[in-house]
Amino acid sequence: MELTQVTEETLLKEFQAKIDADAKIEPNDWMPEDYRTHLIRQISQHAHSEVIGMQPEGNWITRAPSLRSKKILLAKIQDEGGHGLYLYSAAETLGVSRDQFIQWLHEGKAKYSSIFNYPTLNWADIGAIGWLVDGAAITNQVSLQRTSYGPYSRAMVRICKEESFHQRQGYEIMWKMMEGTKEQRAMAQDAMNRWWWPALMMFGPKDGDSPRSGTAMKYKIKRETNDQLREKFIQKTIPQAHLIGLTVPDSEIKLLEDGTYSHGEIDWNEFWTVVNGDGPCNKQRLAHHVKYHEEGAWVRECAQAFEDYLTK
Ligand code: BYC
Repeated sequence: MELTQVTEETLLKEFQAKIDADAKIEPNDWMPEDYRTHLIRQISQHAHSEVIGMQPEGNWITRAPSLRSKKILLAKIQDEGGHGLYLYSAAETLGVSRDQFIQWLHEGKAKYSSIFNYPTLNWADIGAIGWLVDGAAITNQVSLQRTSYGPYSRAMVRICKEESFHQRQGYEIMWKMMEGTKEQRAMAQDAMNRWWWPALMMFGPKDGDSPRSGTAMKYKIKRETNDQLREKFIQKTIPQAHLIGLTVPDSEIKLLEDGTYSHGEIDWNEFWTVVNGDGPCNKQRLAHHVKYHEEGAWVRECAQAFEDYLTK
């Protein structure tokens, strides 16, 4: 056995022992290559989701129905931009530059959450995004607070605090609309019908069809599987819908004797179509990001010139 092989084996053993003991891994610690590459992919995709996720909501800033709702929506969208920045910073600690992450996104090599490839057609969609999309995101992110990589875990703690405000403001919009006119109730139900299934798709493919889950669970990057998290979200969200008079668009939902709900199955063809780039708004979302990134080049050049001046 060669010396380098022995060293690598020892390092890997020590690394796994740390993971098993629930210790955090920090940027300068030794880590196996598959741990690093998994994190680079997942954290940067998470960052892209936060930033691309600003687009469907941004569509409603100028049409929010009151000054109060406009202020809340602006603050929420700014929060999402901030989440993207924490996450890009966490991903950069793994040795890849932000420019590279953006290039991968623009070349279609990096993904972002499928959910943001659906359009926001009426004001209730803003309620549905806050309640269902942020609600699904929190379910995942609460679990990720215990992820083994220190910078990712710490970013999640802060993000979850802000996401719970987002979830509540979304539920408030839906609740108010359900207390309103017949037309407003119809808008809320229409938004529910269009966002329910895509929200469930946010958790990723079924456990058996999730190629990345093995590494993620072994290294405690993910602490719960896609299906476990999806199930948690379904069980807590159905009663919230019923409480304000919304119908969940799944004819197979049944309350069981143990107080849980059985339910139908996601349309996995739709999921993979959207993930693979052919959803209703994939092209539009990416083109928008490319356009504004190019138009913002002068801002980055000025910031760089100022930094160069300070460090001269
Ligand atoms: N959409 O083996 P799997 C927010 C990809 S934003 C697109 O299960 P993994 C908000 C997956 O990447 C919060 N792609 O993978 C912002 C993989 O592709 P690659 C967003 C998906 O990583 C603004 C392949 O399918 N949250 O809250 O073990 C406004 C196989 O999947 C999706 C996060 O980003 C999908 N839904 O598990 C409002 C959470 N699902 O990379 C709100 C962080 C799967 O092999 N990410 N894919 O080409 C994760 O927890 C995990 O990465 C996932 C997937 C659960 C998403």
